[in-house]
Amino acid sequence: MFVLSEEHQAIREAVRAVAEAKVAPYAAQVDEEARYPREAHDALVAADFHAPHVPEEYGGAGADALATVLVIEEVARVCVSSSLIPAVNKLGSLPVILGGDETLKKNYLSRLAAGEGFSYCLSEPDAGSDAANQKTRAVRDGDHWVLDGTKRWISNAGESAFYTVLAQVDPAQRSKGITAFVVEATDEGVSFGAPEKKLGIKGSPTREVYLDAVRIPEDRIIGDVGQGFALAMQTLDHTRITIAAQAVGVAQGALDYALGYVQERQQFGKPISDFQGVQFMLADMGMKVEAARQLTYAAAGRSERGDDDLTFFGAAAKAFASDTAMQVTLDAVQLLGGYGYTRDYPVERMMRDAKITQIYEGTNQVQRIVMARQLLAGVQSTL
Ligand code: COS
Repeated sequence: MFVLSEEHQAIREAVRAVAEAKVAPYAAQVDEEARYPREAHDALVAADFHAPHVPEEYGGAGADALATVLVIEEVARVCVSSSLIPAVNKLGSLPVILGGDETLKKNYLSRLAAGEGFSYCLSEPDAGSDAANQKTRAVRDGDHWVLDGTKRWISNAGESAFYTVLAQVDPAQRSKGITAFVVEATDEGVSFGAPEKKLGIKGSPTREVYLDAVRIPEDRIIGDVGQGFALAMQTLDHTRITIAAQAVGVAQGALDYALGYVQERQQFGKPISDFQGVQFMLADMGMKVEAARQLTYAAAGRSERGDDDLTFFGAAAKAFASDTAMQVTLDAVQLLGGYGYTRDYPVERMMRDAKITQIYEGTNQVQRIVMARQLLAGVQSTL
C-alpha cells in the first residue's frame, strides 16, 4: 500500500474539515482551562468519528485500522486532547472485539457507537511497565464476580460509561490468572480520583478508578478466565498504532505552523525561511514526519490483516512516530523563538502534548523490549 485509496483520502478530507471547523477553535482554551473538549466530543459523535472502528453490524462506521488512524491523525493535528476520544474508545473496546462473546459485543459496541465512551484499565500504582503485576482482585461469588482494587492513569475516566478492567483471579498463576471484565461507571462501588495535573493533553481527564467490592454478573467477563493478559497485550499491538497516529498528527500540525511562520517572520531584512540553517531544520522535520507516517500506515495494514509481524510493527510505529513528534515539536518551538515559548502560539502546547506519546501505551523503552524480543524470536517482516 504505497498510496491511499480514494476512500481513505476522502475520509482524511472529511475528518480534516470537521477538525478545522469544530475542534481547532477550542484547542487552546481546552488546554488553558484543562477541561474536557465537549465541542470536539459532540462534533466527533455527530460525524461518527468518535469510535470509527466499531463494525457496522453494531451500528458503527466500520472504519478499518488505516481509516481509524487517519481520523486520529487529523484530529491530533489540531488538538491532541480531542484525538484521545477515538483513540481511547478503540483501546477500551478492543478487548471486547477481540475476545468478547456476541452478547457482550451487541450490548457494549452498539452503545459505544451511539456515543458512550469506553476506557481501558490495565495500569495500577505498582503495575506500569510491569503490567502482569496486577493487584486488582476478582473473586467469584456464585454467578457474579467481585472486583477490588485501584487502577491508575486511566484516560477519560469519569467521562466514559464503560471500562475494560484487568484483574487477577489467581495470583499464583501471575499472567495466566489475569482476567478481563467490563465494568460500568454506574456499577455500585465504582468511583474516580481527582484529575491528574498534567504537562499536556490537559483536555483529556486522567484519573484513578477505584473498585470497591464491585459486584458484576458473570456475563461481563471478556473471553475466558486467565485470558486477560494475552488479550491486553494483543489489544496494545493494535492500539499502539493509534498513538503513532496521534504523534504523526501533532508533528504535522507543528510543522505546518512553523512553515507558515518562517515565511512571515522577517529578520535581517528577509523572511527567516531564506536562511539555510532554518531550511535544514524544516527539511529534517518534513523527512521525519513522512517516515513516521509511512511506518504508521504500514503498521495499520498489519493490524487490519492481523499479520504475524504486527507486534513488531505496532511497537516500531509507536516508538518512531512519538520520538519524531517530540523532536519536530521541539524544533517548531525553536523556529518560533521567543514567540514559540508563549501560549499565544500553539507550538508549545503541541510540544507538551507530544511528550505523552513517548510514555503511554508502553514507554518507548518497553517498545524496544517488545521489538527486540520479536527480532530475536525470528519473526520476519511480511513486506
Ligand atoms: N500478544 C499475545 N500474547 C502476548 C503478547 C502479545 N503481544 N505479549 C505477551 N503475551 C503473552 C506471552 O506469550 C506470555 O504467555 P506465555 O507464557 O504463554 O508465553 C504472557 O503473555 C506473558 O508475557 P511476557 O512473559 O512477555 O510478559 P512480561 O511480564 O515479560 O511483560 C512486557 C512483557 C514488558 C512487554 C509487557 O508487560 C508490557 O507491554 N508492558 C507495558 C504495558 C503497557 O503498555 N502499559 C501501558 C498501559 S495501557 S495505556
